[in-house]
Amino acid sequence: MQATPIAFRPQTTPHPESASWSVDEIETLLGLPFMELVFRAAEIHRQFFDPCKVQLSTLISIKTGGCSEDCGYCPQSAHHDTPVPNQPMLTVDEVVAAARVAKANGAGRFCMGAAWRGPKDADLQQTLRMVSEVKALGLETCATFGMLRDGQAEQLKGAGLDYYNHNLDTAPDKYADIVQTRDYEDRLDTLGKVRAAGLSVCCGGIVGMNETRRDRAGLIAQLANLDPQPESVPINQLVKVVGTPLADAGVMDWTEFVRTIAVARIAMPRSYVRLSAGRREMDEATQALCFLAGANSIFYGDKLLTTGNPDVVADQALLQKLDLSAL
Ligand code: SAM
Ligand code: DTB
Ligand code: SF4
Repeated sequence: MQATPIAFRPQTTPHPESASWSVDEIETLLGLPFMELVFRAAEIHRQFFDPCKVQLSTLISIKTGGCSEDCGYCPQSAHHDTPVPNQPMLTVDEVVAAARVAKANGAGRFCMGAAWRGPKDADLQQTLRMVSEVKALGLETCATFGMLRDGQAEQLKGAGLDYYNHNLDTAPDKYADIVQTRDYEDRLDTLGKVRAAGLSVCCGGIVGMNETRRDRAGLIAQLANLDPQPESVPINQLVKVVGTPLADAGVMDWTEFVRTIAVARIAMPRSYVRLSAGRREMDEATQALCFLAGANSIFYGDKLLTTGNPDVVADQALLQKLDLSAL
């Protein structure tokens, strides 16, 4: 017997690109039937991007551990007793050597991270040399150094920085449960400084921190309502590190992660959505679904900042299996 074609398109109100997103709208999208949601996200992905291309960013921790902030997810906070050893700032030569390796492996962007609340002026001067020398290799540059004071974003821009990463991490009303040493407004303030200096914005968050679907909607609405929207949106799955307050966070089903990627793609159609931390704990099929649902960027390299990432060789094989190529 032949099947009868059916039209199955659960309705949601069309959303003009210029309008802001309400948390309710985002929550409705997150709750769509899974197949419908992934299909819609894949459709939108194709309108704005080549779905066979993935942007590759390699991370390096230029200063590790001993951070004065108390972020509940982070193994680098001095407030938590974790296995991460403190390390002073790397030299410019060490950073440039790592950038050369990243480039040889096929990365397009090199992201330098530091365990700081924000950079001291003397430390910033050292990072400016790193930025300009990495840029001179022909790589895009990204930095994530915490909160910036007036003038610091301009100095980074002047040295050749392309992107500044500063995550909102979770919904505004969940933030105080996770971080007590700064507030959401501080994060938004730095993002404003980054934008005003003419840098591209990399801003995303973490899921899997015992948040509700409504909280995830709150995070995506905040990101999507940044004007302009961030060029790059890292969606991290919490890496649970022993000694952090979130080490025993509950398991979030993989479908919720894919839903988060799909809705980020729908709400921010022109942004690169990065399938970020947590890939080592994710099977290949889940990652493939994330790419189908609109993820088009990954962290590429054997390590994130202090925790593991899939090996370069494994990632090259995965991309090849999925007929994805580097941007
Ligand atoms: N100290 C700077 C700051 O907080 O902005 C920059 C480095 S910080 C490690 C960069 C980002 O890494 C955080 O905003 C958070 O999104 C992410 N991150 C930290 N620990 C994580 C973890 N255990 N799992 C997933 N993402 C994490
Ligand atoms: C982002 O959103 N994720 C990266 C990068 N930006 C700096 C960091 C992930 C860190 C995961 C835990 C670690 O390796 O320390
Ligand atoms: Fe410090 Fe950044 Fe870790 Fe927070 S996330 S403890 S600011 S390194």
